[in-house]
Amino acid sequence: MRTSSIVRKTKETEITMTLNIDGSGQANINTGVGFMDHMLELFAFHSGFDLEIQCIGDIKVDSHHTVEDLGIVLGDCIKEALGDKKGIYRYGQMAIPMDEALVTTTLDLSGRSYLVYHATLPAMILGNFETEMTKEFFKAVSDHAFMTLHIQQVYGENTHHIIEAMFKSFARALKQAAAIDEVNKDKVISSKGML
Ligand SMILES: [Mn+2]
Repeated sequence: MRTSSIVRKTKETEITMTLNIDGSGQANINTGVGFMDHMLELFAFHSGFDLEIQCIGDIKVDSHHTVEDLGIVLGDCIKEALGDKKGIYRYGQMAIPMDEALVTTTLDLSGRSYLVYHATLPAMILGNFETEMTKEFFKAVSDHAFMTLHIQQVYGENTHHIIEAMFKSFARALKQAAAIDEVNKDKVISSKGML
């Protein structure tokens, strides 16, 4: 089983996270930011990863440190659980509609971090979540998982729909990329021999 478990404590947040890439989409998530709980539950369901998160953050300030640090720890967990990446498909791509919104995610578990993020979010706040933190979350994930991550909002008007389509397309693309290709299960899919 490709699993990882990380505890990270700073003056701003305390996060305990357990990830199982070869899971069944089970989630037990409590971040203190309701919209992030909703998004991370969707992420677990659509990736098929099991994900447990307990987070105590300084949400009396705002959601900034909590959301960014959740991205950091999720990225670290993905990297650790993937291990030597032997046999993975490496690339993933998924376009997901949600009502009027369409978002595509294209990613490469390349060993190099890079985020391209094209989105326009009309609403600034959803619950106690500042929507500008969406980009910061994915930046932290790509930095810490060493993943090339391109997220593009093709169109959409409702901010909840747009961000939800992002998390679902990210989850589905990552599920593809992390899946084991039985034909190549003893190989690392890089002409350099390492990811
Ligand atoms: Mn929703």
